[in-house]
Amino acid sequence: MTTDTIFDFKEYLALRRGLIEGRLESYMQGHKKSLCFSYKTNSGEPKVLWDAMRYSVLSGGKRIRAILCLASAEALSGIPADERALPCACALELIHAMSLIHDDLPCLDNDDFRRGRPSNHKVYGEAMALLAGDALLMQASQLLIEESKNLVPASSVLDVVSALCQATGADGMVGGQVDDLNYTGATDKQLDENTLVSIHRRKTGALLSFATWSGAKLAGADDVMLSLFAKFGELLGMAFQITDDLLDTTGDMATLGKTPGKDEASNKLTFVRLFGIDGAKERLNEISKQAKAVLGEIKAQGKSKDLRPLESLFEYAINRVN
Ligand code: GRG
Repeated sequence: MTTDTIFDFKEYLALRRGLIEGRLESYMQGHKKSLCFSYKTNSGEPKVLWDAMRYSVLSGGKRIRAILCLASAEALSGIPADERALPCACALELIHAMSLIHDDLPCLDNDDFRRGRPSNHKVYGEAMALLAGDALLMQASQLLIEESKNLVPASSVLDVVSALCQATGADGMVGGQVDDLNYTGATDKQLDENTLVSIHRRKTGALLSFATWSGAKLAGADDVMLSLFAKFGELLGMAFQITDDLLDTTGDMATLGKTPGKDEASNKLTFVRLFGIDGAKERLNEISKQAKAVLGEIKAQGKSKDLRPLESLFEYAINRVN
Protein backbone atom coordinates (compact mmCIF):
# COMPACT_ATOMS: atom_id res chain seq x y z
CA MET A 1 0.00 0.00 0.00
CA THR A 2 1.69 3.20 -1.11
CA THR A 3 0.31 6.74 -0.99
CA ASP A 4 0.74 7.26 -4.74
CA THR A 5 -2.10 4.79 -5.43
CA ILE A 6 -5.77 5.73 -5.21
CA PHE A 7 -7.22 4.65 -1.89
CA ASP A 8 -10.71 3.15 -1.97
CA PHE A 9 -11.95 3.02 1.62
CA LYS A 10 -15.08 0.99 0.79
CA GLU A 11 -12.93 -1.68 -0.79
CA TYR A 12 -10.42 -1.52 2.08
CA LEU A 13 -13.19 -1.98 4.64
CA ALA A 14 -14.82 -4.85 2.73
CA LEU A 15 -11.52 -6.71 2.31
CA ARG A 16 -10.47 -6.32 5.95
CA ARG A 17 -13.93 -7.24 7.20
CA GLY A 18 -13.93 -10.35 5.02
CA LEU A 19 -10.53 -11.34 6.35
CA ILE A 20 -11.56 -10.89 9.98
CA GLU A 21 -14.87 -12.71 9.46
CA GLY A 22 -13.04 -15.63 7.84
CA ARG A 23 -10.54 -15.93 10.68
CA LEU A 24 -13.23 -15.68 13.34
CA GLU A 25 -15.36 -18.25 11.53
CA SER A 26 -12.52 -20.72 11.37
CA TYR A 27 -11.36 -20.05 14.92
CA MET A 28 -14.82 -20.44 16.40
CA GLN A 29 -15.34 -23.80 14.63
CA GLY A 30 -12.68 -25.25 16.89
CA HIS A 31 -9.34 -26.73 15.89
CA LYS A 32 -9.47 -29.67 18.28
CA LYS A 33 -5.73 -29.55 18.74
CA SER A 34 -4.21 -30.75 21.98
CA LEU A 35 -1.94 -28.65 24.15
CA CYS A 36 0.51 -29.96 26.74
CA PHE A 37 -2.32 -29.25 29.13
CA SER A 38 -4.61 -32.26 29.50
CA TYR A 39 -7.73 -30.57 28.09
CA LYS A 40 -8.49 -30.23 24.39
CA THR A 41 -8.51 -26.64 23.09
CA ASN A 42 -11.54 -25.39 21.22
CA SER A 43 -13.23 -28.72 21.82
CA GLY A 44 -16.61 -27.36 20.72
CA GLU A 45 -18.08 -28.85 23.89
CA PRO A 46 -20.42 -28.31 25.65
CA LYS A 47 -22.16 -27.64 22.37
CA VAL A 48 -24.72 -25.19 23.76
CA LEU A 49 -21.93 -23.04 25.21
CA TRP A 50 -20.07 -22.89 21.90
CA ASP A 51 -23.31 -22.21 20.05
CA ALA A 52 -23.96 -19.27 22.36
CA MET A 53 -20.39 -18.01 21.90
CA ARG A 54 -20.60 -18.34 18.12
CA TYR A 55 -24.03 -16.69 18.05
CA SER A 56 -22.55 -13.43 19.28
CA VAL A 57 -19.08 -13.54 17.72
CA LEU A 58 -20.34 -14.44 14.25
CA SER A 59 -23.25 -12.01 14.06
CA GLY A 60 -21.67 -9.31 11.95
CA GLY A 61 -21.04 -5.95 13.45
CA LYS A 62 -18.75 -3.31 12.05
CA ARG A 63 -15.52 -5.01 13.23
CA ILE A 64 -14.07 -1.58 13.80
CA ARG A 65 -11.83 -2.63 16.70
CA ALA A 66 -10.28 -5.46 14.70
CA ILE A 67 -9.83 -3.30 11.61
CA LEU A 68 -8.24 -0.49 13.64
CA CYS A 69 -5.72 -2.95 15.06
CA LEU A 70 -4.90 -4.24 11.60
CA ALA A 71 -4.81 -0.75 10.05
CA SER A 72 -2.41 0.46 12.73
CA ALA A 73 0.00 -2.39 12.06
CA GLU A 74 -0.29 -1.82 8.31
CA ALA A 75 0.30 1.92 8.73
CA LEU A 76 3.72 1.14 10.14
CA SER A 77 4.79 -1.97 8.25
CA GLY A 78 3.19 -1.23 4.89
CA ILE A 79 2.23 -4.93 4.76
CA PRO A 80 -1.43 -5.33 3.70
CA ALA A 81 -3.34 -7.45 6.24
CA ASP A 82 -0.21 -7.75 8.40
CA GLU A 83 -0.41 -11.32 9.78
CA ARG A 84 1.20 -10.25 13.07
CA ALA A 85 -1.85 -8.20 14.05
CA LEU A 86 -4.54 -10.67 12.97
CA PRO A 87 -4.76 -12.78 16.16
CA CYS A 88 -5.00 -9.63 18.28
CA ALA A 89 -7.62 -8.19 15.92
CA CYS A 90 -9.72 -11.36 16.38
CA ALA A 91 -9.16 -11.41 20.15
CA LEU A 92 -10.54 -7.86 20.26
CA GLU A 93 -13.73 -9.01 18.56
CA LEU A 94 -14.13 -11.83 21.11
CA ILE A 95 -13.77 -9.38 24.00
CA HIS A 96 -16.15 -6.95 22.31
CA ALA A 97 -18.73 -9.71 21.72
CA MET A 98 -18.44 -10.71 25.37
CA SER A 99 -19.04 -7.12 26.49
CA LEU A 100 -22.13 -6.84 24.29
CA ILE A 101 -23.57 -10.09 25.67
CA HIS A 102 -23.10 -8.93 29.25
CA ASP A 103 -24.22 -5.38 28.51
CA ASP A 104 -27.54 -6.64 27.12
CA LEU A 105 -28.36 -8.73 30.22
CA PRO A 106 -31.38 -7.68 32.29
CA CYS A 107 -29.12 -6.74 35.21
CA LEU A 108 -27.29 -4.19 33.01
CA ASP A 109 -28.82 -2.51 29.93
CA ASN A 110 -31.60 -5.07 29.55
CA ASP A 111 -31.76 -4.99 25.77
CA ASP A 112 -33.65 -7.64 23.79
CA PHE A 113 -31.98 -6.83 20.47
CA ARG A 114 -28.43 -6.64 19.21
CA ARG A 115 -27.15 -6.40 15.65
CA GLY A 116 -30.72 -6.69 14.40
CA ARG A 117 -31.56 -9.97 16.12
CA PRO A 118 -32.49 -11.19 19.59
CA SER A 119 -29.73 -10.64 22.10
CA ASN A 120 -27.81 -13.62 23.40
CA HIS A 121 -29.79 -14.12 26.61
CA LYS A 122 -33.09 -14.00 24.69
CA VAL A 123 -31.94 -17.04 22.72
CA TYR A 124 -29.83 -18.98 25.22
CA GLY A 125 -31.14 -17.72 28.57
CA GLU A 126 -29.39 -15.52 31.11
CA ALA A 127 -27.21 -18.19 32.68
CA MET A 128 -25.81 -19.37 29.34
CA ALA A 129 -25.31 -15.79 28.12
CA LEU A 130 -23.32 -14.99 31.24
CA LEU A 131 -21.21 -18.11 30.83
CA ALA A 132 -20.70 -17.60 27.08
CA GLY A 133 -19.35 -14.13 27.90
CA ASP A 134 -17.04 -15.58 30.57
CA ALA A 135 -15.74 -18.21 28.17
CA LEU A 136 -15.14 -15.63 25.41
CA LEU A 137 -13.15 -13.50 27.80
CA MET A 138 -10.67 -16.30 28.38
CA GLN A 139 -10.84 -17.53 24.79
CA ALA A 140 -9.65 -14.11 23.66
CA SER A 141 -6.43 -14.28 25.68
CA GLN A 142 -5.84 -17.88 24.63
CA LEU A 143 -6.28 -17.02 20.96
CA LEU A 144 -4.00 -14.02 21.28
CA ILE A 145 -1.21 -15.98 22.97
CA GLU A 146 -1.43 -19.20 20.94
CA GLU A 147 -1.75 -17.57 17.53
CA SER A 148 0.78 -14.77 18.11
CA LYS A 149 3.63 -16.58 19.77
CA ASN A 150 5.22 -17.78 16.53
CA LEU A 151 4.78 -14.43 14.79
CA VAL A 152 6.20 -11.86 17.20
CA PRO A 153 8.71 -11.87 20.10
CA ALA A 154 7.33 -13.41 23.31
CA SER A 155 7.93 -10.15 25.21
CA SER A 156 5.63 -8.31 22.78
CA VAL A 157 2.94 -10.96 23.23
CA LEU A 158 3.19 -10.55 27.01
CA ASP A 159 2.96 -6.74 26.77
CA VAL A 160 -0.05 -6.97 24.48
CA VAL A 161 -1.88 -9.48 26.70
CA SER A 162 -1.16 -7.37 29.76
CA ALA A 163 -2.47 -4.23 28.01
CA LEU A 164 -5.58 -6.11 26.88
CA CYS A 165 -6.29 -7.17 30.48
CA GLN A 166 -5.86 -3.56 31.59
CA ALA A 167 -8.11 -2.17 28.86
CA THR A 168 -10.81 -4.75 29.63
CA GLY A 169 -10.71 -4.90 33.42
CA ALA A 170 -11.30 -2.63 36.41
CA ASP A 171 -9.09 0.17 35.05
CA GLY A 172 -10.76 0.00 31.64
CA MET A 173 -14.05 -1.24 30.27
CA VAL A 174 -15.44 -2.85 33.44
CA GLY A 175 -14.56 0.18 35.60
CA GLY A 176 -16.19 2.48 33.04
CA GLN A 177 -19.30 0.31 32.99
CA VAL A 178 -19.50 0.43 36.80
CA ASP A 179 -19.40 4.24 36.80
CA ASP A 180 -21.87 4.31 33.93
CA LEU A 181 -24.22 2.38 36.23
CA ASN A 182 -23.39 4.61 39.19
CA TYR A 183 -24.33 7.75 37.29
CA THR A 184 -27.41 6.37 35.58
CA GLY A 185 -30.39 8.23 37.04
CA ALA A 186 -28.15 10.84 38.71
CA THR A 187 -29.53 14.33 39.10
CA ASP A 188 -28.24 17.13 36.83
CA LYS A 189 -26.35 18.63 39.78
CA GLN A 190 -24.22 15.51 40.08
CA LEU A 191 -23.23 15.49 36.41
CA ASP A 192 -20.20 17.12 34.85
CA GLU A 193 -18.11 16.73 31.73
CA ASN A 194 -15.06 15.29 33.52
CA THR A 195 -17.11 12.42 34.93
CA LEU A 196 -18.67 11.75 31.55
CA VAL A 197 -15.33 11.81 29.74
CA SER A 198 -13.84 9.49 32.34
CA ILE A 199 -16.70 6.98 31.87
CA HIS A 200 -16.55 7.03 28.06
CA ARG A 201 -12.74 6.85 28.06
CA ARG A 202 -12.83 3.61 30.03
CA LYS A 203 -16.09 1.97 28.93
CA THR A 204 -15.56 2.42 25.18
CA GLY A 205 -12.27 4.23 24.64
CA ALA A 206 -9.98 1.77 26.42
CA LEU A 207 -10.61 -1.04 23.94
CA LEU A 208 -10.39 1.24 20.90
CA SER A 209 -7.17 2.79 22.18
CA PHE A 210 -5.85 -0.71 22.83
CA ALA A 211 -6.74 -1.58 19.23
CA THR A 212 -4.49 1.10 17.70
CA TRP A 213 -1.76 0.72 20.32
CA SER A 214 -1.59 -3.08 19.95
CA GLY A 215 -1.52 -2.95 16.14
CA ALA A 216 1.44 -0.57 16.36
CA LYS A 217 3.13 -2.65 19.06
CA LEU A 218 2.84 -5.88 17.06
CA ALA A 219 4.36 -4.11 14.06
CA GLY A 220 7.37 -3.16 16.21
CA ALA A 221 6.65 0.54 16.97
CA ASP A 222 8.91 2.49 19.32
CA ASP A 223 7.63 4.20 22.49
CA VAL A 224 6.99 7.59 20.85
CA MET A 225 4.93 6.01 18.08
CA LEU A 226 3.13 3.79 20.60
CA SER A 227 1.94 6.73 22.64
CA LEU A 228 0.80 8.55 19.48
CA PHE A 229 -1.15 5.51 18.28
CA ALA A 230 -2.70 5.10 21.75
CA LYS A 231 -3.70 8.78 21.74
CA PHE A 232 -5.28 8.49 18.29
CA GLY A 233 -7.28 5.44 19.45
CA GLU A 234 -8.35 7.24 22.60
CA LEU A 235 -9.67 10.20 20.61
CA LEU A 236 -11.38 7.86 18.16
CA GLY A 237 -12.93 6.02 21.14
CA MET A 238 -14.34 9.25 22.58
CA ALA A 239 -15.68 10.30 19.18
CA PHE A 240 -17.14 6.82 18.68
CA GLN A 241 -19.04 6.95 21.98
CA ILE A 242 -20.32 10.52 21.42
CA THR A 243 -21.62 9.29 18.05
CA ASP A 244 -23.25 6.40 19.90
CA ASP A 245 -24.92 8.89 22.27
CA LEU A 246 -26.20 10.84 19.26
CA LEU A 247 -27.41 7.72 17.43
CA ASP A 248 -29.36 6.61 20.49
CA THR A 249 -31.33 9.85 20.15
CA THR A 250 -31.59 10.15 16.37
CA GLY A 251 -31.42 6.53 15.13
CA ASP A 252 -34.18 3.98 14.54
CA MET A 253 -34.46 0.32 15.43
CA ALA A 254 -34.13 -0.96 11.85
CA THR A 255 -30.87 0.89 11.20
CA LEU A 256 -29.36 0.60 14.68
CA GLY A 257 -30.19 -3.08 15.12
CA LYS A 258 -30.88 -2.35 18.79
CA THR A 259 -33.47 -0.38 20.74
CA PRO A 260 -33.05 3.39 20.35
CA GLY A 261 -33.91 5.93 23.05
CA LYS A 262 -32.67 3.75 25.90
CA ASP A 263 -30.23 6.33 27.25
CA GLU A 264 -32.93 8.91 27.77
CA ALA A 265 -35.40 6.35 29.12
CA SER A 266 -32.92 5.23 31.77
CA ASN A 267 -31.64 8.76 32.43
CA LYS A 268 -28.10 7.85 31.47
CA LEU A 269 -25.18 10.27 31.58
CA THR A 270 -24.42 11.02 27.92
CA PHE A 271 -23.06 13.89 25.83
CA VAL A 272 -26.56 14.54 24.51
CA ARG A 273 -27.98 14.78 28.03
CA LEU A 274 -25.22 17.15 29.15
CA PHE A 275 -24.85 19.36 26.08
CA GLY A 276 -27.81 18.65 23.78
CA ILE A 277 -27.47 17.41 20.20
CA ASP A 278 -25.70 20.52 18.89
CA GLY A 279 -23.34 20.65 21.87
CA ALA A 280 -22.44 16.96 21.38
CA LYS A 281 -21.75 17.63 17.68
CA GLU A 282 -19.50 20.59 18.58
CA ARG A 283 -17.44 18.36 20.84
CA LEU A 284 -17.23 15.78 18.08
CA ASN A 285 -15.78 18.43 15.76
CA GLU A 286 -13.21 19.44 18.35
CA ILE A 287 -12.11 15.83 18.86
CA SER A 288 -11.88 15.31 15.08
CA LYS A 289 -9.44 18.20 14.85
CA GLN A 290 -7.35 16.74 17.66
CA ALA A 291 -7.31 13.32 16.00
CA LYS A 292 -6.16 14.82 12.69
CA ALA A 293 -3.38 16.63 14.57
CA VAL A 294 -2.22 13.34 16.11
CA LEU A 295 -2.15 11.69 12.68
CA GLY A 296 -0.06 14.68 11.56
CA GLU A 297 2.37 14.02 14.42
CA ILE A 298 2.57 10.35 13.46
CA LYS A 299 3.37 11.34 9.88
CA ALA A 300 5.98 13.85 11.05
CA GLN A 301 7.88 11.03 12.77
CA GLY A 302 8.71 9.77 9.29
CA LYS A 303 8.23 6.11 10.23
CA SER A 304 4.76 5.43 8.88
CA LYS A 305 3.66 4.30 5.44
CA ASP A 306 0.04 4.99 4.54
CA LEU A 307 -2.18 6.71 7.11
CA ARG A 308 -5.23 7.04 4.85
CA PRO A 309 -6.99 3.94 6.25
CA LEU A 310 -6.73 5.32 9.81
CA GLU A 311 -7.90 8.73 8.65
CA SER A 312 -10.89 7.15 6.91
CA LEU A 313 -11.66 4.89 9.87
CA PHE A 314 -11.98 7.97 12.06
CA GLU A 315 -14.40 9.55 9.59
CA TYR A 316 -16.31 6.29 9.44
CA ALA A 317 -16.55 6.15 13.24
CA ILE A 318 -18.23 9.56 13.44
CA ASN A 319 -20.39 9.36 10.30
CA ARG A 320 -21.77 5.86 10.81
CA VAL A 321 -25.48 5.18 10.99
CA ASN A 322 -25.32 2.21 13.35
C1 GRG B 1 -17.09 -8.93 32.11
C2 GRG B 1 -14.90 -8.03 31.25
C3 GRG B 1 -16.35 -7.88 31.40
C4 GRG B 1 -16.96 -6.77 30.88
C5 GRG B 1 -18.39 -6.50 30.90
C6 GRG B 1 -20.86 -4.98 30.09
C7 GRG B 1 -19.51 -4.41 30.27
C8 GRG B 1 -18.59 -5.04 31.23
C9 GRG B 1 -19.10 -3.35 29.58
C10 GRG B 1 -19.93 -2.68 28.58
C11 GRG B 1 -19.07 -2.19 27.47
C12 GRG B 1 -19.88 -1.68 26.34
C13 GRG B 1 -20.93 -2.54 25.77
C14 GRG B 1 -19.63 -0.45 25.88
C15 GRG B 1 -20.37 0.15 24.76
C16 GRG B 1 -19.44 0.25 23.61
C17 GRG B 1 -20.18 0.37 22.33
C18 GRG B 1 -20.40 1.72 21.77
C19 GRG B 1 -20.62 -0.74 21.73
C20 GRG B 1 -21.14 -0.81 20.37
O1 GRG B 1 -20.04 -1.14 19.55
P1 GRG B 1 -20.13 -1.22 17.97
O2 GRG B 1 -20.97 -0.08 17.49
O3 GRG B 1 -20.94 -2.57 17.78
O4 GRG B 1 -18.77 -1.33 17.42
P2 GRG B 1 -20.89 -3.59 16.54
O5 GRG B 1 -22.20 -4.32 16.63
O6 GRG B 1 -20.75 -2.80 15.27
O7 GRG B 1 -19.74 -4.51 16.77
